[in-house]
Amino acid sequence: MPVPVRSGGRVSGMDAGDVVRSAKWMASLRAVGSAQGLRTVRSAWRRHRVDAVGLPRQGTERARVPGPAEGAEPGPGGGVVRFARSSLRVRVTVGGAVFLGWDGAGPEPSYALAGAAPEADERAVLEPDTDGGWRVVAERALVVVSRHGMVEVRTPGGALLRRDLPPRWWEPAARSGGRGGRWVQRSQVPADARFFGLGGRSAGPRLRDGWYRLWNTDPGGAFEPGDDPLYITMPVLLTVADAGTHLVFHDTTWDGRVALWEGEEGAGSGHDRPGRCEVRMDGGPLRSWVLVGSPARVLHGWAGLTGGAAVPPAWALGYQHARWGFGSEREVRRVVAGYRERGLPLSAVHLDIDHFRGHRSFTVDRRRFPDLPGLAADLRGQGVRLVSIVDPAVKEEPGMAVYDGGVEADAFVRDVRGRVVRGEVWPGPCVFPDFTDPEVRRWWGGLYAERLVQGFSGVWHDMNEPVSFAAFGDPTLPRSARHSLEGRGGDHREAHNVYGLTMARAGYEGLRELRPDERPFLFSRSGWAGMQRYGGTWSGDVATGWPGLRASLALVLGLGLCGVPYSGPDVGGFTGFPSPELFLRWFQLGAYLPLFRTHAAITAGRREPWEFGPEVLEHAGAALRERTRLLPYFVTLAHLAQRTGAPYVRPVWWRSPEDRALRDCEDAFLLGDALLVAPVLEAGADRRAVRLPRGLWYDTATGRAHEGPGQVLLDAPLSRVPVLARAGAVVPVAGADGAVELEVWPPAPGRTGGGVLVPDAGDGWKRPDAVRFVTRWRDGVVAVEREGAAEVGFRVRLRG
Ligand code: NBV
Repeated sequence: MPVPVRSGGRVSGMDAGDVVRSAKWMASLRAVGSAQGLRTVRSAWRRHRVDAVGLPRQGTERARVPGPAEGAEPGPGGGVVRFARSSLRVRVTVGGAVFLGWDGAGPEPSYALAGAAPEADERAVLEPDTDGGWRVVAERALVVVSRHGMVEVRTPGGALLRRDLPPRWWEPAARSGGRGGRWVQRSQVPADARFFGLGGRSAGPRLRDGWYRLWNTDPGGAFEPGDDPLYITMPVLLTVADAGTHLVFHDTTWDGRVALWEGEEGAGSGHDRPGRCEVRMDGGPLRSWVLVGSPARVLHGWAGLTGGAAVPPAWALGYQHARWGFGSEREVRRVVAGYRERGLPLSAVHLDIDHFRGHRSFTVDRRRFPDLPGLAADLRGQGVRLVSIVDPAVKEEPGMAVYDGGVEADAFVRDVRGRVVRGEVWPGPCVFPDFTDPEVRRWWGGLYAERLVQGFSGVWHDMNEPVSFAAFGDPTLPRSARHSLEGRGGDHREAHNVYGLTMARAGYEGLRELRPDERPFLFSRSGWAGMQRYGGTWSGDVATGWPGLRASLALVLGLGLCGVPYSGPDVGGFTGFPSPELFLRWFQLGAYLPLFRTHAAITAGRREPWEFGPEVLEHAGAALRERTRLLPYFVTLAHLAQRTGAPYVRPVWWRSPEDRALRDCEDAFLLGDALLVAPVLEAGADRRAVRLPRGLWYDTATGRAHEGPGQVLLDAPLSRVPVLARAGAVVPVAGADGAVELEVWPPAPGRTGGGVLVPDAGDGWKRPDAVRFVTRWRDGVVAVEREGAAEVGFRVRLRG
């Protein structure tokens, strides 16, 4: 649960959330058997002892604030303001992003940035402000620094977007010079502002008042909406207000917490209570990036900083079936045949840890899967790929190739005394590669050769928060465990949150080198800012139930706004037995999300659409066919996400952030520019209210036009969920013969419209050109034109 707001409080140590999590973990560990259960108790004690020796003692601390300003030195893109006890670097960069670094912090090194930090915008300079402070006037933002270290970011027109109060540090009294230690940064935003992001939050997409932890965590068992934190946390906060939209990123990988309080307007009384945000970190530099503009501009800037999202191969945009516990090759063939016999499209099957020998990554249980390459080839002949799970923990087992190779490469995380850290995961006693070491990444990347030989086309990273089972306390590595951190050296407090990100990098770079002609397909349960460069993610273990269905959408929307556009839930939920209705509604939602995959735990019920009766089968079949028809649109959105930073799945306020009712709408989304999808998230519904952004929208089922902004009530029979098309939109779809055709929706009278197609150029690295279309009314008929060409070049199907 995002813990109710309470101010103050230390970040480290065990809190109420840890106690609840431990209890959940104990319950979920029942699955592992009594011998392993006992080892999880030992493992937890071991972690505790390692930290007792390895963590610095908590001595007296001294608080520090910047103090009064003493002067400023202009520099590229801004300059440095000197305070009595700190300094602040302000740098506006060429793309318009504003960097703020205290205590001498610069933008690098950073795990989030895609490369070197962008160049300074030479036109932006620090100049004295009227009341003894300074200001930097830039094209997209105005930055004002007060004499006491308060920093305001305003629109070029002067409207306030955020006000950072002077920060405060707590440092060990023994250490002087003002480096290291905890810090807090309090900020204010406009009273009408709404918060989004912070990674994958099940209670979103709108983040309500509460504390949100920044520590990647496997909640154990399955999570419900409100369980917090989950697998991907990141200090990326998008704030949307009437004055404008901005994103702030605190570039620090350490453990921390963010408290959010929405503001309140004084109904014209002039007594607005501003929205507030408090970031408390256990350590790391105090530095942030602020991006200002429309949501599209902000996300574009964010992709510019942290890198474009990897474009999945087209097959990974099709429907995929996973299950923990297929148990045998025979069962996999049976399930695939089930889809084929019913004429249901299937793009990939995912094999979970039960296909490994004794749960060891990069091995195969040959009793159950005697000929994996043969199975992969047969399935490939039917257009179905195989995807493999990969867990990071390596069984501590001399004689096992992966373990021996890791020992030789000195790949495993050690404690302060230099002993390899041991934990407990599925295979038993395990050790953990240090992915923050470039050499270890290289070694690990090479291991994927084995997966390719087995015939796998993609990988699915799990358990990489990282998880080490623990009967009590935090189920991860000791906080004092040592890490390379790219050669700089540090401990798990700094490395934890980037463990999944760096593992994704290792896998991605390994696959790229091993199979240079194909784009890797990788998705990872844990990650951090920038993970999109290497692949996507999925919901993790979402609890089966209507609340879990809602949480699935929250996660996809929130992650998209943090720059991670490719994700999706376990359709049907990870646990238990969904009712036919719940399964169908989940399936219908999944059909419009980037990763469309059914998956379930080993103890959970079936997830094949035909297991829920003929009615569900019929309607799920329709959803599958619609997904297949929309494939060219999904491919287009994947390329656009990489090029522009715009996620495939966007909140309904994407193009109208000034519409306050839309900001609060959490049960629908835009799929690209053209479609608005309104999933059914409640039992027993056959109609639902849909809030429309401004403009004209067509109900794609009935062709009826509805005028936004406003709310309409639409039919949502079991056979479908409401989907609306924007007037004037051009949607690339697959025709009956598989060729791309354009579905065109008439523009509003007197208006024009348009759309984009980025054609699929195969699974390699070609960068296909975008083809742009314009729609308009001409002499009473809808005309479609292709930019820069006399002919449209595609079949056109007029709808509406
Ligand atoms: O590998 C087994 C599962 C997997 O099916 C799931 O998708 C992951 O999120 N894995 C977690 C480990 C066990 C969880 C109880």
